[in-house]
Amino acid sequence: MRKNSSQFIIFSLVLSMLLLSTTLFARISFPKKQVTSTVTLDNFVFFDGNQIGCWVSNDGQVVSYEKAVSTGLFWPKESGLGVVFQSGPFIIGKVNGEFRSASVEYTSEYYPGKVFYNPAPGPKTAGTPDNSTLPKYRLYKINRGDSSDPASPRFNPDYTEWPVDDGAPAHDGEYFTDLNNNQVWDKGEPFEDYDLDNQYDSPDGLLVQGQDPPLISGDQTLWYVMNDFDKDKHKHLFSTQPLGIEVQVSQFGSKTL
Ligand SMILES: [Ca+2]
Ligand SMILES: [Ca+2]
Ligand SMILES: [Ca+2]
Repeated sequence: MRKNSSQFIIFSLVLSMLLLSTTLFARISFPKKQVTSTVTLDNFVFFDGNQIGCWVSNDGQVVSYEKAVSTGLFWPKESGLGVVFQSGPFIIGKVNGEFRSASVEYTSEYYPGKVFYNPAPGPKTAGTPDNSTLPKYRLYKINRGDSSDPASPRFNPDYTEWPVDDGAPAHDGEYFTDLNNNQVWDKGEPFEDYDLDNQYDSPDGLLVQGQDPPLISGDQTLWYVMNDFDKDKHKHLFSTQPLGIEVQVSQFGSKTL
């Protein structure tokens, strides 16, 4: 596998459920082939932040039929009515004049996990992908109002362990209620003590895991990171060499628009 800076691109995909709803009728079809992955965290999460119900996987399946072994996206979510079978990103690029793919269609050309940079000074170059089966590469799901306090009825481990260090979007400083609308926290204003230190932590320009809470888009946000560096994952769709990318995925939905 060749590794150089020109082949290594970080994409941040923001895929709203609204986008899904606009593409659903174009993508209803049946699988051409089903492939059993040799190594995977096999992490499926059900998006249910609004009237859409949708199985999502941390290998790039924005909509996955694999969990329910049927349609992957339902609307309205309790109806059992399937409207999208499967969906995922198509990313195609050229490396030295050769087309390469990092795509998802009934099978995925990705594994979960990030890619390390080589630490040498100078232009950044891609290193090696991390172990895809590490628990931290699961698919994270948070809702507006979740808490990092284990004693809270809204406690959510995904909220507490939000992987800021791997690129998950975060809010610099703890959330607070701005009672006097002056844009800053004033003593006495309620705040979410995200790191449970009994102190309000203000913005400091840095995003630090365990100190800065997740940045929630809409009412429910999902997040994971994946890469297409494994050659074997490319044998079942377009059969190209890996494109050599890491993709950080935020998928979210709102109850109102
Ligand atoms: Ca901070
Ligand atoms: Ca204030
Ligand atoms: Ca605090």
